[in-house]
Amino acid sequence: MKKIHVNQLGYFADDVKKAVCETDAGAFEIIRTSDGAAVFSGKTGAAVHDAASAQDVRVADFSEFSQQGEFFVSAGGQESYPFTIGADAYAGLNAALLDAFNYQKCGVAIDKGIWSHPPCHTSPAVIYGTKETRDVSGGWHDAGDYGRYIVPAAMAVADLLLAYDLCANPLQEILDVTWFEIEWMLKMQCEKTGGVYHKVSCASFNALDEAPQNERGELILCPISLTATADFAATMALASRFYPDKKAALLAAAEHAWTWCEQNLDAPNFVNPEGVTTGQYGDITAKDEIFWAACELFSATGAEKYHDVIKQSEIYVGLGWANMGTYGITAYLSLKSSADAELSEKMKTRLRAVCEEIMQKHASEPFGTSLGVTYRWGSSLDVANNAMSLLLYSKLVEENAAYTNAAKEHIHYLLGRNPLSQSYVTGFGSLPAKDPHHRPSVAVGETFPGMVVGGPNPTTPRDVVLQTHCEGNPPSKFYVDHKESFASNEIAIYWNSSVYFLVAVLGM
Ligand code: 9MR
Ligand code: 9MR
Ligand code: ZN
Repeated sequence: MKKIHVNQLGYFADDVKKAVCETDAGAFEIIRTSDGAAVFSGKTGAAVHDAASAQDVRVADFSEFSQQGEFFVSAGGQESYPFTIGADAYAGLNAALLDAFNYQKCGVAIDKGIWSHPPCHTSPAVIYGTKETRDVSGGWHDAGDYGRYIVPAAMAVADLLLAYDLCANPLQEILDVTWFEIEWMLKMQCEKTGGVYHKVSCASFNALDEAPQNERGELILCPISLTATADFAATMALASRFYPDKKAALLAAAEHAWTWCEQNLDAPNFVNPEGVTTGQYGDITAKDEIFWAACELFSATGAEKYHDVIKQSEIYVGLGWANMGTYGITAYLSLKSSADAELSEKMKTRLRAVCEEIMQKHASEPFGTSLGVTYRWGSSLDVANNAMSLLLYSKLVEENAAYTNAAKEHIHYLLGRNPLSQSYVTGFGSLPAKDPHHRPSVAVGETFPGMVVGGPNPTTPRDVVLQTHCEGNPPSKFYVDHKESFASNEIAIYWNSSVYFLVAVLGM
């Protein structure tokens, strides 16, 4: 087990570059791997306590060293994994994170070498509680399971479209990849009422080693929900800005969904209906989803009725599948002229407060994170989301170098500079997650690259494998690279999308 932790891909030459050392050595060296030469030496920082991993560590800052090449850090007789300094440090990462969405495609043949498979889940789904069936084929499998759920889909689509919008080199490919999911989402809308079915899956999760085309159980379309319909309205309004040929249809779908929401504001929160036990994606309120939808619809149409809803709403923040507020703020702050100046200011102030809290935690966390000791299911997403908030502020409100730098520090954690020296992206780094809870990979016996795993999570006692491996571990070490650990080592489309946003916007 490594005791010096680095981003295992590396660092851009001009970036801040830090390693975290568990050794108590006061000095460190940078060694070039090609000839073993010590090319830089420095002093480590004072020992600091890292609460999340319950240990003292020292930071080795080698920012002034900007030679290109491959190196490792050496201190106190310990060595880090090697890493690259240079423009190509992250080569292939952007493309792989995006291609993972292609691999998650449902309903079509997948042509990807050993991971190829015939179309899956093509039969019509039964509308829960009826004998009626409906074609809802397509879309991405949500995660390591084969469910397709609207709420997390909306979030993943939003991340990818925002990545396209805010990155320096917007690739048409981002729009092409994302369209596949949007097309499926459109099929999930009831054409009569505008309401959107919450999800489609079999009644329960299938065996971990079952290939997608072999899951042949009946597909069940779960009831329309307010969160799904509001998220759908927001997503389609957002998408209408990026697909000019489809603009009218997307806006019509968004407005139809909005009408359903208006008439069903007191709809109960979604829970799995009896007999269905797949991912629930329930929520305790749909107010932030409504806020997001109103912001996107106002942004797309300029209609005052949406503006009125925003003005009467609380301002919500959040970038998780249950907390969509910041997506709403993002839409509103993207408006060039029609926004209400005072309301814009309020949103900026709110987002700034979120960022300042992140920065405050970040300042005391040697691994570059900002979670304190709160690691929960999908902690990788929480890490990425904090970085995303900082970048959104920097892009939409005012350029802020400290925020951009902190966002990069969060990525360094995900790519190996963490207490386990674990890269939480499959196929990338010296010690990547190799055995994720991902049915297609398990079925093939080989892990697909470019997928973000959930990460440390001490909060799920029913993940027995995780508990057995990690008993007594501090929060940020509560992770096991084991296929059965669904609560720390599953993958999910919205974990990939948030990391994709970071990598795209940071030009990595
Ligand atoms: O495999 C399932 C995974 O995709 C879900 O995220 C997770 C959510 O609860 O559940 C997993 O299934 C596990 C089930 O919940 C409990 N028994 C073991 C299953 C893992 O194969
Ligand atoms: O990502 C979800 C996490 O935030 C929740 O705590 C967890 C339990 O409800 O569910 C996670 O989502 C899983 C979903 O329910 C089923 N597909 C796999 C998802 C990722 O593990
Ligand atoms: Zn499928």
